[in-house]
Amino acid sequence: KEIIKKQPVVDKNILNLLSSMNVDKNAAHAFWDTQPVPKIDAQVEKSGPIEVKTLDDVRKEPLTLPALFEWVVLDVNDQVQLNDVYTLLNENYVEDDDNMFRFDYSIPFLKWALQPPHYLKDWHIGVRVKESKKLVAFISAIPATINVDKTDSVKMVEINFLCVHKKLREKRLAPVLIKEITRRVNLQNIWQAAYTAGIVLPKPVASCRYYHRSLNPKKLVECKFSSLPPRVSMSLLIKLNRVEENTKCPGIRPLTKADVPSATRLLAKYLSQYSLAPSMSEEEVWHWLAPQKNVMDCYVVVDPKTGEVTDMCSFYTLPSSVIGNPKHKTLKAAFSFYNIATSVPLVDLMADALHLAKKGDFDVFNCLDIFENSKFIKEHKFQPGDGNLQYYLYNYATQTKDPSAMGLVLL
Ligand code: MYA
Repeated sequence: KEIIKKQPVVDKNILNLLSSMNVDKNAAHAFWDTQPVPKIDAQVEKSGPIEVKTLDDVRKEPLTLPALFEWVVLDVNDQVQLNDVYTLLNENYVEDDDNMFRFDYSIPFLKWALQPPHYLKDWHIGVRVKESKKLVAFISAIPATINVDKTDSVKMVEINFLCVHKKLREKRLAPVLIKEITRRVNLQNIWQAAYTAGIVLPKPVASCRYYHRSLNPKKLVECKFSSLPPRVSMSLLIKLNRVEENTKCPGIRPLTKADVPSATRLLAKYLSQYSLAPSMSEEEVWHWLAPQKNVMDCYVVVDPKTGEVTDMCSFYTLPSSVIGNPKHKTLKAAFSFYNIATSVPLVDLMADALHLAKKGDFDVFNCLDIFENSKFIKEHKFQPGDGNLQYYLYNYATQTKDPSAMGLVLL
């Protein structure tokens, strides 16, 4: 949500204070203190793996679960099992600090997010109650190649959708899920992972902040996502948040499969300037950026002479359930993905992204302060949110990075 609700005056000092408040430097971490991650106050001198193991070191049997529960692999090609994952997350996944909104990843989104090229079914892990077969926990890994510090290309996994049913919280089930996914990833001879979380754990690679651009301010106010600023009427707020009536970038259109070779080159070149960024094959670029209604929007500008993609903007669809609001059940949010401007100004490209998102009936457009996003955040009237997003690497030490050095978006 927009921070304006709690904190009408937002200057840099307040933001710094807020982000430092979240960090308890003395917190003991019974689980994380046993894992190959830097301690929260460690100064990393040398980049690289924290521990080196071999397949012989990896336990061959699954971790032990309490007797009432069993491990399952979720087959997300099976509609019923995919629906079980959807329902678990829809009812129990990430909420904001005030428990007003909960992410509502859609069924097609989950299928897409869990099945990139070379995904392993074995990495979609659930815990069911033995007797009722109810799904009560989930964690997933997908393969990725991540470039760290512009020099190391590391084959790793991205961990996402860790979720424990609300009724089973604080019983140390999460560490069991994390150890089990680690074991299964290690069995494939992969020893590093990237993940993000709202909470501070040992030790963030970067601490980033969410920014929000209202597209449907009336609904956002009614949902208490944002509030009417002092001395601003609803009609003025609506006027202030109008987007451009037309696109600005000549010929901007949805990405097609024929664009993929040149889009892949553009992405690789662009991402090479960031300290943490994915390296994507053509197959991966098409998987992650192919336009899919209510999942992914990706638009490109192509040089008419050469046919090369010169500019690209993209955003994914991630609605949130509005908890306990009589009028609104869901907020439709666009999340900024990969945006690259070479033939047009970045602010114009993002004006088009906002125009297209508004046309797609999104209520809000969200981005992090990663990439060059700070160049358009102010100009396009984004407001700082009250949520932080911490980036982590598992078993890889590297220097802490400024958000603007981050070139990776995890879903
Ligand atoms: S981030 C999204 C996480 N999901 C949610 O926030 C959904 C709502 N919350 C829940 O479902 C539960 O609260 C969860 C914790 C499951 C989060 N990442 O079982 P517990 C540590 C890592 O008693 P519960 C995402 O999906 C916590 O510090 N660790 O707690 C990326 C404590 O350890 P320690 C976390 O509340 C996930 C321990 O768990 C997180 O019932 C990346 C307590 O366990 C968190 N978000 O369950 C996972 N939250 O005592 C790591 C709490 O040491 C991947 N904890 O402080 C690592 C790489 C693995 C692969 C490696 C391959 C090489």
